[in-house]
Amino acid sequence: MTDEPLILVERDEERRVALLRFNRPKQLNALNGQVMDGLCSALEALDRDDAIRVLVVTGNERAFAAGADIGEMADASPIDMLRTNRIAQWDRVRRIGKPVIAAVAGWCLGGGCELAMALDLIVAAESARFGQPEINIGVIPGAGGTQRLTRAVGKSVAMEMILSGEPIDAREAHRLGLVARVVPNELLVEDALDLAAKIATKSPLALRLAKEAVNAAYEMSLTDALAHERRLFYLLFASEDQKEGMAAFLEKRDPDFKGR
Ligand code: CO8
Repeated sequence: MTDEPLILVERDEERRVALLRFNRPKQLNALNGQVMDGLCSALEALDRDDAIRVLVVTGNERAFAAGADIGEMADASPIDMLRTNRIAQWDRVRRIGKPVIAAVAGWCLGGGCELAMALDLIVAAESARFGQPEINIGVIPGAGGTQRLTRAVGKSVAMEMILSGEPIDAREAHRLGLVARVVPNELLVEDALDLAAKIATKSPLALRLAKEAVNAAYEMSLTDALAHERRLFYLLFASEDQKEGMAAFLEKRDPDFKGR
């Protein structure tokens, strides 16, 4: 047993960003129940924290996460799986209102890839490898992989990855639109934090609603999602941040968004 926390959190209040780092290196950050609970609790605490506006989740050079913990579920019965319903915990990630960036180096497999896709955008190091290898151990992706990967890269590529279990590299993931950008390995965390800091200068209210509106593209019909977007757009005119943003533009100065 070790007292090392499974999630390390660093806050940068000046830039209003926080970095969450998986800390289970010997198991390539395999996502057991404790790791997921630690991640979700840390994300939820930072989501409530007014000093922080954007979050970055990362692993280490070898792995973002090599999947759900196989040892933890190898002997489980369907009833064990149903009763513990560990995947329900992953829904907590979806409820985070602030932008969350996945900064991925090394292995990003199975549940690790599903988690990265459940976050808002992925910045990849050149070393990153994305895959859904569950087929190799006699199962299928269970935390959203068949759905999110298909939406991200299209049916044919998703089928190939999920049926063959073969991973793709960072450049291919970028070409396919799975990741937003690829950066040199040694610059991964710095680049992701810089992007987070840039986003953190925007209105936190607008960020929250922008995230909600983009995510609606996956949940609603186009007609419903357009109407939803319009309501969110109009709603922002109730905010001080909208008045500040537009006044600052007209006065040719930088805006100072307060999140009100
Ligand atoms: N679970 C548990 N332990 C793992 C996992 C994992 N997913 N991945 C790696 N490890 C452990 C290894 O057992 C090894 O431990 P030890 O040193 O004690 O033997 C250590 O990490 C290092 O791994 P390797 O020696 O295998 O390192 P290599 O560099 O040789 O290989 C690989 C790296 C290719 C990443 C390899 O470890 C591998 O194939 N890992 C498994 C990948 C995989 O199949 N992932 C999918 C898991 S299933 C899943 O994610 C379903 C998600 C659905 C949600 C479920 C929620 C409950």
